[in-house]
Amino acid sequence: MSPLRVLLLFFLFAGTLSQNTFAQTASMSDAQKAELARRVRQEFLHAWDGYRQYAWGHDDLKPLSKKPHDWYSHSLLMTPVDGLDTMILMGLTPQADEARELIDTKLNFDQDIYVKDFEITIRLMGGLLSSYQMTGDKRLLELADDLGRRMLPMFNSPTGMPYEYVNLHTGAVRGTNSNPAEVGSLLLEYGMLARLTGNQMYYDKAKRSVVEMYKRQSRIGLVGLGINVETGKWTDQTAGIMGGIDSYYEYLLKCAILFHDKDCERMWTQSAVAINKYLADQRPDGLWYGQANMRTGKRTTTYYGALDAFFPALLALSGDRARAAKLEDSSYRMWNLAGVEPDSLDYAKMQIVNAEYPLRPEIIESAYYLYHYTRDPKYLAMGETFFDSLLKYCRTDTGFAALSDVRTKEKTDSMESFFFAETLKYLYLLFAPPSTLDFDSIVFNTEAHPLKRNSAASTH
Ligand code: DMJ
Repeated sequence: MSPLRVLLLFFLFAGTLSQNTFAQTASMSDAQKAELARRVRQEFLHAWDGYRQYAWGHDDLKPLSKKPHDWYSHSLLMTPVDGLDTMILMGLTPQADEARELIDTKLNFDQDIYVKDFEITIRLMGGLLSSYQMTGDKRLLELADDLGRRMLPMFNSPTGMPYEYVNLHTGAVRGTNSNPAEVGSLLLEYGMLARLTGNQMYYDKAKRSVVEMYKRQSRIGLVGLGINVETGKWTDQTAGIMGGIDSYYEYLLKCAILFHDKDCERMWTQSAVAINKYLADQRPDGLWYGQANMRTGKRTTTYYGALDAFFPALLALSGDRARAAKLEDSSYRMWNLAGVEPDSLDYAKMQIVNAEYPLRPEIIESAYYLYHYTRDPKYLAMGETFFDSLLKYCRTDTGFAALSDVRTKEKTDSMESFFFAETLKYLYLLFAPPSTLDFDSIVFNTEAHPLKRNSAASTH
């Protein structure tokens, strides 16, 4: 372990973490950063080669059994679509061209399958749109438009909030019990699709869905974890920033930035006040965010996990750098408890609640945002820790495997496409020169697909 990280850990566990402590941290030279970026790129290639050899044309590679895995009865090329813009950013041109050729010629959404709106939108539509913007390949936009049209029936509920599943061939829908993240995290993609195709309906339907969700927030400004999209009634009143709610908040702010949408700006600003009032939990050992009842604001549980670790990035993007930095420090403590972060931790007891690690990116995403804004080398040191842990505990001879238990480091046979789209992308961007991607000219969707702020309509 480098002296930089020994120091970082010492202060973390001594509980004396502060900005000043790390202001003294030695910086990393450009050559050291370039070397780390090169190594991350190499590892992307390692995992991509595994996919290419054992799972080509399928959704994912199972990295232990070396078998392909498809989400549905027909592959939707999840890994190639999700990973394509990362390959482009990394300058892996032959691999990107080959993946794009596969997508252009083989991806076909006319399938009699019920797909999960949220996942398909953030991974596939997001990936198609960002790669279209990077390459100008019109086939990618055509595919996104075709997908968008096939998915539109999902909004045909009495409230306008989407059903959870839609059949891509018949347009039939199912799944009335949803949550804020699934209802409210479609607007960046559908909004960009509207901008690029000129079909305003995409924006309007996704925007209505967010507004309907926001209208149902409690009097104190919180949303719950479960909602029935037909009746509009809450089925779970647990408020938090965790999975199931997370990207609803993320898209309120990002919609305001990407589309200059004043409603989104107002909804974000008002939500942020409630989040910081009722969910933030400043404790002697640092800042955390837990759960509360959405109507009373009363604390219910003190859980924080890998998914919650997106929030420092969002706070930083909103301009609240102080809270962002404190929360990232807490997230880093969580990571170092077992050497890899668990999916859920009871931060009041510092006890692991869910010990899985499915190769999630959020803590790395936050380090990248904070390094972008502060240039504090401690975030590079954190990134090095994350990278080393991935190599030490998750690497296999064909890629990287999720962990079923971060305490025992037992691996499980899964390598989700977000590992290509997000985990390795944010790690690479953390170390790569800022010119690799102009942060201020894009907004990342929740799957790390960069969407251009100043994009014009397509001429197709
Ligand atoms: C990703 O698919 C997205 O980031 C989503 O918002 C929730 N988390 C997974 C990765 O952890």
